[in-house]
Formats: sequence, C-alpha cells, structure tokens
Amino acid sequence: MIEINSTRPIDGQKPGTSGLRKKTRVFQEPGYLENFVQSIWNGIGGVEDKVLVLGGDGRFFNTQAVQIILRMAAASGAAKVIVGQDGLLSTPAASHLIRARGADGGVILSASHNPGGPEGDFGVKFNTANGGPAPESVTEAIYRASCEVTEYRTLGTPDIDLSTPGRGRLLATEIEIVDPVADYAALMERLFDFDAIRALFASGFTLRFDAMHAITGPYAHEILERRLGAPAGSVDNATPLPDFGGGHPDPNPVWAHELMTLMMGADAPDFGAASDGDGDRNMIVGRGAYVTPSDSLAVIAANAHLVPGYAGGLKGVARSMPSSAALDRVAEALGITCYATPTGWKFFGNLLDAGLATLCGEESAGTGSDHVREKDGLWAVLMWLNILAARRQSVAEVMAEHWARYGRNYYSRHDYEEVDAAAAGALIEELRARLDRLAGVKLGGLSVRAAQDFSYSDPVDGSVTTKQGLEIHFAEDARLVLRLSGTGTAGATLRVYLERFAPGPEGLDEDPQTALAEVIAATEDLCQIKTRLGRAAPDVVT
Ligand code: VG1
Ligand code: CO
Repeated sequence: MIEINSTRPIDGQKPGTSGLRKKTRVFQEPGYLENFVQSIWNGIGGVEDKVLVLGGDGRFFNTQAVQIILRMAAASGAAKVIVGQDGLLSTPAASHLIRARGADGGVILSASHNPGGPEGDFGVKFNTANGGPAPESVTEAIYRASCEVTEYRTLGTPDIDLSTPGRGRLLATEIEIVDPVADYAALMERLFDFDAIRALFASGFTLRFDAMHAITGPYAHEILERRLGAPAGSVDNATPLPDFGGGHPDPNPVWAHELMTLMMGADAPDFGAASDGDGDRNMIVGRGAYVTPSDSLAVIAANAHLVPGYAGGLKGVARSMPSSAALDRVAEALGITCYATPTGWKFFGNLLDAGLATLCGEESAGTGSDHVREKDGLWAVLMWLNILAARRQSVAEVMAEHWARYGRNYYSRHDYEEVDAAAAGALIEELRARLDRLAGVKLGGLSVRAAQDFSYSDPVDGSVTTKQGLEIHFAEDARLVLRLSGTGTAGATLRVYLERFAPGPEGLDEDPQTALAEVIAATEDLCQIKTRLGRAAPDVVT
C-alpha cells in the first residue's frame, strides 16, 4: 500500500523567519508539498515510531494539505498523529498540544498574517518537541534534505474523515482527532483569574474582539463569550474562512481598521483586540487608546505579578532586537535580565526552556510566555483583561501611568512591501558596508552614536546568527533599524523600525509620526529609500 514516488529537489524550499511560505499556487503544484514534507522527515532523522501534532489555520488548501501529510506520516511509519478536528489548530494551541502530549514535534500549516486563498499564500512550519519553531540547526537540516530529496513516500488511501473527535488508523499509524480548543482553553483557565475577569464583564465592561475570519474565532468565542461571560456578539468575524473574507489577517491599525475606527469613535467599547491568521499575534486597543506591541509587552511585564500564573515573578524577559526598549526599562526596574534576540520566535525557545526568560515579545504584535513555545494572541488579550480587572483602570489610564513612570519609547514601523528584491538587497548591502564609518555622522538633526550589524550569540547553546538587521543608534536617544522581511512571497519587503525615547513626565502624548519626524528624516538622509525603491511613501505604517 505504500507508494514510493521518485522526485527531484525543488529550488527555494528554504524556511524563512517562520517556516516555508510560498504562493498557494506554488504549494499546489504536483509534488511541491510532498517534497517539502519528505524533507522535514528526512531532516529530522525520520518519523518512524514518532508522535506528531498536525493542524493549520484553515486557509485555502489546509484541508488537502492535512490529508497529504497524514498519508506521508503513515507511509513513513509514524506511531501516531494528533490532528485538530477538521484539520484546524491555532499555532499556540498546536504548541501546547505538542508539550502536553509529549509529542516529538508538529507540523503547522499557516502563512500567518499573509492573505489566504488561491491567489494568496500558504505555509508549512515544523515545531520540535519543546513545542517551539524548529531552531536554525533544524531548519538548515530540512533545507539541506530538500536539496537532496530523490523520492517521497505516501499511501494510495482515500482521505480520512476529520469531522469528529475520535481515534482511527492509517496503516499502522494511530490518528487521533482532537477538539482544537479544549486543551488550550483549560490551560488559559489555569493561568488567569477567570473569576475576576468574569466579574469585570458582569460589571458592564465591554469588549470587541476581531477574529478577522481566522483561526482564533472558535477559541475566542469559547473563552471570552462562553467561559468569561462577555456579551454575545463581542467576538466578531468569528468563523474561519479559507480566504479570511478577502482581508489581510494581520492585527494592526492598518488591516484591522474597522476595529480601530470603532475604538476611536464615540461608541467605543472599553477594550478592543484582534488576532492574526494562525492566532499567535494580537492587537490591543483601549477606548481611544491604541497600544503599540512594544508598549503592550512592557505593560504586561510590569503588571504580570497581578496575574495568578505569574504571581511568583518573572525569571527574565526577552524581545526581538527591532522591538522598542520599553521592555528593557521595566526589566531594569524589576532587576531582571532583558535579552535581545533576532526577529522570529524560534530564537526565544532556548531562553524559555532554560528558565532564563518568562515573557517574550516582538514589535510585530507577538507576545507570549513560557506557557507554550509560540507567541499567543489570545493569551495576550487575557493578560490585559486580567490586569485591567485587577487594577480597575481603563487602558488609557494604565498607559498614562506606565509612561509617567518609565518614560515613553515612541515607536513606528514603516514597511515597503513587494519592492524590487535586487534594489532592496543592494540598499542593505551598501549600508552594511558603511556601518563602520557612521559613528559621529550627522543625519538631519541627529548624530550617529553607534552602528552595528546585529548578530546574536545564543546564551544557551552558543550558536551564532549573523546579519539580523542594521541597527543605528543616535546620540539623541533614538534608534533606527533596517532589515528585510523573511516571510514574504513576492519581491522583497524592507522593514524600517523607528524609535525615540521621551523621558517625560511632559510631552508624552504626541502623535508617534510627529515624535519620530527627525528619525524618519535621518533615515531618508542615510539611504534614500524612496528614490532607490521607487516608492513615494511606505506601504504600511504601524
Ligand atoms: C514577521 C515579523 C516577525 C514574526 C514573523 C512571524 O517576520 O516581523 O516578528 O516573528 O513575521 O510571525 P519578517 O521576517 O517578515 O519581518 V507570524 O504571526 O507571521 O508566524
Ligand atoms: Co501568526
């Protein structure tokens, strides 16, 4: 019954920031997914007798891909595959299942915040036994395997019915179909004070959660409405759709603009939130008060002791290098270490496993803790709700007090999307070559204090990762970071991260673009992005 199909390596099956992402049409080409999945198996030393978790964010091609991967796991002798009902699992729920069941790893199908559908994107990510994204040593091994693959194994069996929880078999492999929400919801009940949050809603507190037609809908509905008593209808766009309703399931003020309009209007609820395609990102917004992801991470760290799961204190914290230094200020006050890692959640895994960090986050709206090994959108929302329930203050009040105490790191990211890859690559390379000579140089009204090409040396396993972003510090307590995205599927995307610290206590409620005007001008002065990339303005400003 096992079919052994001969194949040839396919170019470009190299995992990026978060797994392999390509146009859906590319993944649908005959043998494309099969080649990559076989390369995962080969790269990790086979799946014989192993237990795997499998699920995805429900985007177009999820259903077919899950069946292909089940057949390939069985054909290669996996002991068991635990799969989400209907092939669905959010990224954090998959991470939790891997850990809770002691699985050897898992395959998560998602291109996260990238649009879905036949014209959109698809993605495949492999997570290891700790529940986290495979570290670079493993993604490299998978890539090398993809360059050498000559055959893949599958079965000639029909699709199996994944519509009801239960157990079945595919050849000798046990297939266990699980409710995607149950275990995850139970974990959240253990971490948070559900009674306090329930009391908050009972007192009339209002919420709007925009699931953006993506995977978090069923999770948010069960947890926020059913278990915590948020009024029916608080969770919006709650049914996952294969094309996310045609939108970008990216929780930021640009793509979640309906929620933003509501939150800035006269009828705003007390609290607004959104999450992304695969449920690992979050957006937090209070009535009239948008919270940047970097600030959200800092507020969560400063208030974590109010939440039962973190009452014992934080071992340390970590942020991706481009994220603002708001977290560093809180860490300093708490007397704990703040680690700065390259972009991508895979770099937090060792810190969490080794007990060096409890909380982690990225400026791209990912926040999480050692409860799983992925960022977790709904977890961040529950963190905020628990903090608001304990402090009995509005989001705006919490932010004002936070800035008054720690100062404010004004922050913004400017993205130039799908630009010419050669032009963007040259821009970065030329700047990299100039870094050594930048100290002391005046750019607009600012002067460069130091410039470096960020590289990271993992404190746990000593692995070194280089070329992770160009970082330019200004004497005026400002910083600029430039890097190329590793999640896009067309051309290149240049990310420009802008930051400036204002110590306060006055002048802390400026518009961020105004507060950052000099850093923006210095950036243009430094590398003429607009002329070189042929863009009048960034495509997305968050
Ligand atoms: C982006 C973000 C990064 C995040 C990654 C995956 O990567 O910047 O912070 O970890 O997406 O998130 P890049 O290389 O495009 O900048 V998700 O929610 O798309 O899995
Ligand atoms: Co995501």
